[in-house]
Amino acid sequence: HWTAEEKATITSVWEKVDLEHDGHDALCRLFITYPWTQRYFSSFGNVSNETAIVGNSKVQAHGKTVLGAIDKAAHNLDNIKATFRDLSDIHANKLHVDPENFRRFGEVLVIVLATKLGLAFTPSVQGVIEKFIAVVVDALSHSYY
Ligand code: ZNH
Repeated sequence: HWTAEEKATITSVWEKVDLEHDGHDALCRLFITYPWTQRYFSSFGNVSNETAIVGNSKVQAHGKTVLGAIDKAAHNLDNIKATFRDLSDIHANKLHVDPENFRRFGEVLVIVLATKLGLAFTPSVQGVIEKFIAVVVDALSHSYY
């Protein structure tokens, strides 16, 4: 369900992504903007304020893990649902993460990408990236249906 142009846009945006740095940015933004999302991460230690969140090495590592999974999707655009089948099951049945939070993570990721790309993040690029993220969120939410 992708046009060649959409695939090219996703690939060219995604190759600019630094999984560790941008994953960290996105996860920090999630925790700071939507503080209740921190509740799933009690094992991460001190996330009591912005400085603690940004300096927390577990937050940093987990940001890379999450973007690493999205990286797999970016390289398997025609197979995103299958790519996320196990992860969806883990989030639904083991971690019990409210899938609303996947959408919120998608929103902060769009902001991280927009900040990174600046003027190159045109409305049409945004449209394609929003579609990509929506497909990722949908695939991750699959085990909840
Ligand atoms: Zn998640 C985990 C992905 C979102 C919560 N995750 C995880 C992992 C991965 C992911 C890959 C690992 C797994 C294993 O180990 O096996 N995520 C992901 C993605 C996304 C996400 C791709 C997008 C959207 N998550 C999310 C959110 C939340 C979460 C939003 C909430 C808020 N996760 C989680 C948790 C975990 C995970 C809690 C576990 C962690 C630890 O380490 O413990």
